[in-house]
Amino acid sequence: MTTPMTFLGLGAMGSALAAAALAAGRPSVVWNRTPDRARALGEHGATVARTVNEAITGGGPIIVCLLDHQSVHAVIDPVAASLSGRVLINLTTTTPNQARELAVWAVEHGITYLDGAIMAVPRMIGQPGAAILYSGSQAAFEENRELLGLWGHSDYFGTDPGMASLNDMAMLVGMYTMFAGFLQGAAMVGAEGVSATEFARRQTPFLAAMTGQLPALAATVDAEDYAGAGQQSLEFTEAALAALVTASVETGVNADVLRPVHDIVRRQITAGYGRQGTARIFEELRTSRN
Ligand code: FVH
Repeated sequence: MTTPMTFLGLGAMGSALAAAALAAGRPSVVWNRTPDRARALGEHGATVARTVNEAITGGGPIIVCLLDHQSVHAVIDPVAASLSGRVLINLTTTTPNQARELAVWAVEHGITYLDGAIMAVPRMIGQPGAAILYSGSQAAFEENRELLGLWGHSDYFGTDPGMASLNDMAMLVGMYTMFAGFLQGAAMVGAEGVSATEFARRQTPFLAAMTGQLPALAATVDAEDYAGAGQQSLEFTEAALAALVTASVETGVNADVLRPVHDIVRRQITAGYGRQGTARIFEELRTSRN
């Protein structure tokens, strides 16, 4: 509890993580490339380091929250030798392979590596609803449970350092496609004078109700039971998507968000699966080559 931990990177997220640690009375040394961003944390009791070297002298875990994988290497490569024997918790968003690459780099330098993927925005840190996915060193995860718990619910995905990122990215695919779909719908009703705010009032409960379909879709995929009873067929879905694309074009709205989904469904029908369930989209995606 008294060994100072280090925060490298004090953007919106890094600052929120450090602020939660300080609020819990954890001594913290903070560093940021642009020093001004460290001032507020300094006023709340953090020790502000002028250099990365100075920041890592504390002995506690080193929490890295930078823009991307490249910036992580830019900051920690020069001090690699001094990090030997330390625990590095990297909460920067990276791809699974970038996380694995960093873990290999860490082993080469005698560093214990825990990768984290934050499923929250900065204002949620330390609040109910914030979650962080972890993978990599189990010892680092267990030893730092209390610290990690200050930020949100902690989920450990095992020793493969890429698994937290993989789960993060898979979930973000759902989020971004939902946002894009919502915006296409908003543009369609917007073409007839309906505000996006009014549309959101209707769309929000509808999408929330539709998430209730996910466990059934998942069960179909896991059982590979696309011919089972009660499923919406690909042919039915194709007709619906064709109508949605037409309606979008008729309102003068670009249908580029929806067209790839329509194409996937059509390819499965061409392959002879038209009477089977729409969850076969999964088969098209996992067998297609980019
Ligand atoms: N903000 C969010 O909602 C999310 C939610 C989920 C996960 N993320 C990820 O967290 C990482 C940091 O995000 P952030 O919100 O703190 O981002 P910024 O406020 O833009 O701060 C970026 C920090 O990175 C520093 N930095 C960038 N490049 C370098 C570099 N080459 N060398 C040293 N530091 C660098 C930057 O420093 P400065 O510009 O202030 O000098 C900031 O400290 C990110 O991976 C999200 O995907 C956030």
